[in-house]
Amino acid sequence: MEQSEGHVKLSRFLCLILRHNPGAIGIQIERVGGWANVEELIDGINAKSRYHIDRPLLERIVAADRKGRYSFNEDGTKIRANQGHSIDVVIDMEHRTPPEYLWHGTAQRFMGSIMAKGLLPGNRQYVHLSPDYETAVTVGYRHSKPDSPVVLKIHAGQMAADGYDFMISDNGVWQIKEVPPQYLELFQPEE
Ligand code: HQG
Repeated sequence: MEQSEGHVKLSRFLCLILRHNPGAIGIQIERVGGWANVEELIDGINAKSRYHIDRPLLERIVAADRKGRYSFNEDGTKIRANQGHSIDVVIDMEHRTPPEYLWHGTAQRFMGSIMAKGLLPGNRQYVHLSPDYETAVTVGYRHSKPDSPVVLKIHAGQMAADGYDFMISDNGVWQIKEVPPQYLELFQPEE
């Protein structure tokens, strides 16, 4: 199902609440698991934001999200964002050996700092790495537009061999605490 513009805005607001600022609608998120109570979420959004939501609409947004950003718990009483948090939550992600290369899209203006310090998580808990070049272009474009993004090829296999711990979220985004500069390679696709 395609999402209408209103639903996209509501989905962005959900991200804000579930990853960064539950206090904006006066709710709390469980540290272990990152879960919010669904009833409290719905009531909070309706009482304290300009959005209106009910359970069927929430379920449609979760099901329609192309990046699989949200999950319900087994009995549907709780909801969470699968990754991307800045708040302190502990989400049980799978630790997995990465493929030889992973990808990260960013903007030219960050490159001086990135090549000096490596990739750092900034406000989020982890650095996010993409499984393929095309996804990295899309992620990088968010920061670089209207200019083209810069894409870094991450020597993930070497990092794993050197003892770095990789995790993958339920929606397939690779997560790591940092990527030191020696594992970064500026990738320039052949024209
Ligand atoms: C950059 C989307 C300076 C980093 C996507 C990035 C992703 C540095 C920015 C998810 C740096 C942080 C996350 C350093 C890293 N110096 N800049 N040392 N190290 N940076 O938005 O990876 O749609 O927090 O390159 O799909 O762009 O939200 O991270 O440009 O998975 O579900 O600092 O967001 O998912 O930006 O994107 P972000 P990101 P959603």
